[in-house]
Formats: sequence, structure tokens, C-alpha cells
Amino acid sequence: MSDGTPQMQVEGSARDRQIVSARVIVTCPGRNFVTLRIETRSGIVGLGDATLNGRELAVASYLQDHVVPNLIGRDAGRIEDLWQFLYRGAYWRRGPVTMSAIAAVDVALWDIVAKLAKLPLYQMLGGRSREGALVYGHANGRDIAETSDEVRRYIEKGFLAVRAQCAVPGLPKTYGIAVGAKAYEPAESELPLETAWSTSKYLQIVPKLFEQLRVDHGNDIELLHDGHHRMTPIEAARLARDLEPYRLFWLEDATPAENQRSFEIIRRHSVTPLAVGEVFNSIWDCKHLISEQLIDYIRTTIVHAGGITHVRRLADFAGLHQVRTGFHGATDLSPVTMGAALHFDSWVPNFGIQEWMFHSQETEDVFPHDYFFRDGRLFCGESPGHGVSIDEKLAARYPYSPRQLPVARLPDGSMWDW
Ligand code: EZ4
Ligand code: CO
Repeated sequence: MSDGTPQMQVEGSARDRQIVSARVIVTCPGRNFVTLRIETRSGIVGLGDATLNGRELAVASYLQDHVVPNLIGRDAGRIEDLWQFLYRGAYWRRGPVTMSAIAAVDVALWDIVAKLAKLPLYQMLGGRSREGALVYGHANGRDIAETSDEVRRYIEKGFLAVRAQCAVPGLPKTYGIAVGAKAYEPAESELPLETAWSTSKYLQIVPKLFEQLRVDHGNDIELLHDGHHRMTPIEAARLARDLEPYRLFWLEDATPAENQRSFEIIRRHSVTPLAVGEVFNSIWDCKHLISEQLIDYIRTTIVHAGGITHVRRLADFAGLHQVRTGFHGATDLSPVTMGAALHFDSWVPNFGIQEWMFHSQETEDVFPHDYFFRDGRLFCGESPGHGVSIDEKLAARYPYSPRQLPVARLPDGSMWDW
């Protein structure tokens, strides 16, 4: 009976769920986004984000050339089976390109299944654990005073948590700091911008920044900081210790984590809470970090780590070790990811915080959504699915524009981690 081809004869509601089309949409409303649109025979449309900043077309091709042909004719309701099919079936496991492509399929399918059930996505996961998700915004400035003013503006808007970054004196350009009046956007040129880095200069200014922020804004506001993988483990331990008096919510990406044991060194010296994982793409990248309780927050998010199906597994594993979620939410994650993440955040028992860098108005117009901000929290909407759609006509007006992330070099010219 079996000739090795997958069974595609389906009946009744399963027939309605058959995938009849899957398309990749690339658009650049201010910055590039890759979106997967899947449609079933009964006309239900699901959207998944596949954006990988600076490497967008690799994921678009992975989807278009290698994944889409496998989707046509399959039952959109078999989310788990399709996940396993794409993960195991590729033979080549993990990696940001593969896991972003799988995530796009996975989120689109969760969107479809929730729409079929006429339920908001959080309900499919087990329902709300909370109404809104605590979010943090990004304050940055050319010096400590400007950064402090920025923090004040966030507090005035109702934020309960703010990430603060300030320029490092002596360096022409610092990660996280906007140029002029434009909002900060890291991937700003066709080829990588070369930036200079000095950890010793950086380590001097950061404790002074947070000392001033506590003087100016008191102890009630939650403050966060992103080290962006620039420090060695022992330098990170020094900074984490120096920041202890200012009670950070977290110190993020203190050191690269390919070698997960690096975090043992930071832990040994400091009680500053640690967050890492925005560049991870699977549970295997953080298994030791979590099981050994070397971190407090895991930042790995839906778009870069295989979608809801995989990140749910990761979050459950983290919960066993009292590690909470703190999903990445920069502008390079599209509103589709933001919508899906907010449904996830509303459900996940071990929720910590959600990052939120505002999308530009052009992006908001291309991706209409029902999530909204109130009193320091983001709330997902109640419409069926993840609540984010795409205006394809408008999207078509913004063609792909090649951009890459910057690189960083030490004073002697050696390549460093950006
Ligand atoms: O540099 O998403 O915490 N947020 C970050 C981001 C990352 C970008 C890289 O594409 O670190 O600003
Ligand atoms: Co970060």
C-alpha cells in the first residue's frame, strides 16, 4: 500500500485544513521583514515571521526553495508532526536559518488552528495566566544626562521597566545609541559598518550611569542593561559586581555563551540577575545554562528558535529551574512575532518580562495588529489567532533593501564581538 509518499487523502474538516498555498513575502517598510503566508483549502490564512536581521534572503530561500514544496497538500492541523518533519527531515539540525524557517511555518499553523477554533492563540496554549505582559523600552543617550532624560520620558509614558545604554566616552559610536533624532536601528548600511570597541572604557562608564539613574529616578523603576556580548567572563563578573548596588532587573548578554560554562564565572562573583539567549536557536544552546541555574532569564524567542512549538518546550524546561522568560523584542522581530510572543507571554507560567522596541509607523501600517500598550504592559488582543495581519498591497510598495549589522574592532584592529 505505501509507496513512501506521505498520506494526503484527507476527509471532512481535515480536507478543509489542507494547505493549498504558502508564499514568502519580503518587504522593507523602514527595515526588512520576511513573512510566510499559508492558506488552507477553506480559505483560512496564517502568518509567520521569518526575519533574520542581515541574513533575510537566506531564510526566504530556505522557505521558498526547500520548505514550501513540502507544505502543499498537508494538514495544517498537524503542527507537531510538521515541526518534527521539518526539523528531523532536513537531516541538518538547528542553526538560525533553519530554525527561523521552521518558526515561520509553526507560527502560521498555530495562527490557522486558533482561527479555525475561533479562539485567541493564548487560549490554545492553556489560557491566560495574566492580563498584560510587563515590557521594557530602550532609553539611550550620548551621555549620562541625556540617557537619564530618556529614562524619564519612558517613566512618563507609563513604563515600569527601562533598558538604559549610554555612549562610551572616547568611542565614536556605541551599540544601542541613536544617531541624531532617528530611532536606533542597528542594521543601517548595505555592508557592515566598522565600529571601534574598548571594554575598559565601557566598564568605567556603566556603573556611573546606573548610579545616576537611581539618584534621578529612585528605586521603583526596573532598570536593565545589555552588554551585547562584549565582555570576557571575568570582565562580565566585574561589571555584574559593580552594578549590584543599583539592583538591576537584569544584565543581558554579559559574555558570549557558546561555551555555556562561561556563566559559572559570572555567577561565582555576583548576584546581579543575568539574561541571555537572543541569538540562541534551540533548547540545546541553553541546556547547561538552565539546568545549572547560571541565568535568571532566557531571551530566546519564537522567530529564531523554531516557533511556539519549540519555545514552549524550552520555557517549560526553564520553569523547572526557576528561570523565567524575557523574550527578545527588537525592531527586527516583526509585529507577527510580537503578536505571537504576547499570546505566549499571556500564558507562560514562568513569564518574566518582554522587550519592546517600537516599530516605525510604516511597519505598523504594513502589519495591522490588535495588541496594545497600557500602564507599562502590552496586551494581546482577543481576535482569533495571533491577531496580526499583513497589508500586501502596502508591503509591495517597500522592496527589499540590503542591510547588514555592524562589526566591532578593538583599538589594535582585531575583530571583536559586535
Ligand atoms: O542588537 O536585534 O536586546 N536587543 C538587542 C538588539 C540586537 C538586534 C540584532 O539584530 O540586542 O538590539
Ligand atoms: Co540584546
